[in-house]
Amino acid sequence: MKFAYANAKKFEEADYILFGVPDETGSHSELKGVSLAPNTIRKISNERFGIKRGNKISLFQPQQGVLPKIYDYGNVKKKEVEGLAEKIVEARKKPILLGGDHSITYEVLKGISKVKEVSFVYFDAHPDFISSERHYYGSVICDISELKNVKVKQSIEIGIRVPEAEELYNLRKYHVKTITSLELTQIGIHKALERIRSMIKNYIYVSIDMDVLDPAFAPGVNTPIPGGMSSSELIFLAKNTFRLRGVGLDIMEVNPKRDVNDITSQLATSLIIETIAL
Ligand SMILES: [Mn+2]
Repeated sequence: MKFAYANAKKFEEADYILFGVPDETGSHSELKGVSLAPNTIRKISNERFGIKRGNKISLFQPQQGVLPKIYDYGNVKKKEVEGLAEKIVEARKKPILLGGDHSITYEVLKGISKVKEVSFVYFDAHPDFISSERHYYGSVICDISELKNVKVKQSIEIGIRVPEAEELYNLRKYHVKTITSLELTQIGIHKALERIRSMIKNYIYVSIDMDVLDPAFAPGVNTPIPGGMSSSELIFLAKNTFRLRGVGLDIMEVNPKRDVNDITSQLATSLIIETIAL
């Protein structure tokens, strides 16, 4: 089943290339199920984002702007991600990745950064900045920092609320900016957007670990952490960040097995369409 909003029949005619990576080999969670996310998100997008009128489905449109052309490339293996991301950006299109565990973000950025200089805006409850262990979902920022064209010092992590001591040390050492969950509550989404706008000068890759959200909004994750963002706050920040100079987007770590009535998969679709509508 294709993503409900995949309105392009061919790769060539699309502005955005959506693909799934049903892989959780980079996860250290004892809970399994994140690899089910790409197909569950596609299924829920077809079930909940339209109204049947006669024989036709009338799709819900985004709140602001118009949807671009999206092609659903299907699912690919983790080892194919780097090459595919490079091919997409080389063709002046933008990738939308459905994870899978968060370590796959490194593969995409490896591909994109072969073509363009990028910064990242990383929404996550965790800094993912472990350095004592590498190439898994806890070391993503450390792994990314070794990519030549990824500008770590002009990047930011938002929504962080359970850092480990080792990660706090690495954030300072590598000069990665953060807006913690509490800080976001204090300064609000408009100031947060201002901060993103003032610090980022390159193309922007937006990576979303769904555990950045409060468990009330996104229960379908492996590590629900209280005190997170609301759906509206995340949609606002993802959309307005992406509008600045977005080059790619990922939605990671949805676990359909942990979900309640598939609301986390549903939110994944809302996030995608609201973020890329122009
Ligand atoms: Mn993560």
